[in-house]
Amino acid sequence: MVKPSVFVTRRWPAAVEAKLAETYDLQLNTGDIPLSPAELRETLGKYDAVLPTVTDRFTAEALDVKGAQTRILGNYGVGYSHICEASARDLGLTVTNTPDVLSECTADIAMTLLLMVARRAGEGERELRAGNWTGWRPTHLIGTKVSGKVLGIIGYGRIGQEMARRAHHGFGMQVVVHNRSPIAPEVLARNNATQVDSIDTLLPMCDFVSLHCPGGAPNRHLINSRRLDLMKPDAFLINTARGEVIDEWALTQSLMYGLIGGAALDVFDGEPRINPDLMQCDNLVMLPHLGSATKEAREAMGFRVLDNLSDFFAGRDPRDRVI
Ligand code: 8YV
Repeated sequence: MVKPSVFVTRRWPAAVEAKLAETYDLQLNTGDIPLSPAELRETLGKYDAVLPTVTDRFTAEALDVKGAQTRILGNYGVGYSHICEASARDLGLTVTNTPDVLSECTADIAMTLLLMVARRAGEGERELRAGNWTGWRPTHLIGTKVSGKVLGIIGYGRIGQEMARRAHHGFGMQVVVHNRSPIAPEVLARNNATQVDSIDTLLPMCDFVSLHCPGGAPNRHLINSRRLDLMKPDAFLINTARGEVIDEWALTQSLMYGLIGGAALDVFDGEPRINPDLMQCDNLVMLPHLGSATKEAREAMGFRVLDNLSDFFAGRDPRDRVI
């Protein structure tokens, strides 16, 4: 039997690549540099399945092909706003993602960012490494206590719920959530969370706000200057979702003029390019998109893509089909 051909756009954990090679005619982008839209488009003419990551922008232009050989895009990651949904549908592509397996690790990074920005850990590390630490003093790098504070969560899916679990059970925080659809009372009760009906209601209530909603056009600049102004002047904003959810220009204004307490970002609009104004903000912690970057999560993501491919090539509806 001819093995389906599969193209992996970036290098994956070795164990997953080995497993893929057992079942499929596997091709790797050994250069491990993101492919251009033209190169991505070319893959659609050659392989039965293409397995992209967040760095592969399958825009309408990249998906503008006639007679694609590819039938499935098995996305390595939970967010898929880098794939143009309308064009994928027009091409008749099946698209899958990798939910669940990275929720805990991504929530760990969100909690790390929350703690870092509240306790000024980034500033402290920068000071110490620059050789500028002059020793302990009562007023040095005074931060904000986390325990008992109010955490607002925008987007109460799997990652948002894991964040709430850490915050409530680990740090005794009060959790307020906003979600597009109503959350079942028993799901809210697990973390003693309260659901409010609008983001505008949530923002002024919170000492910390953590974003866990999808990216893409509908949520572009969901957090804009008007909404930043609704936050308490000493509140902190955390983003492990997608860069475009925040208007970064508005955020730099709020940070530079001290209109909010600080922010902590794992994702950026147009990453890996970083808005130079962000670099000037001391009350900002930045990480290079580390949400799912653990050995365990990255392997589990790969095996989850494999499960979806097995479903698809066996003629079943893939378990994590999103398009
Ligand atoms: C992934 C992520 O590492 O899964 C997601 O949506 O943001 C990341 O944690 C990345 O998307 C890999 O494609």
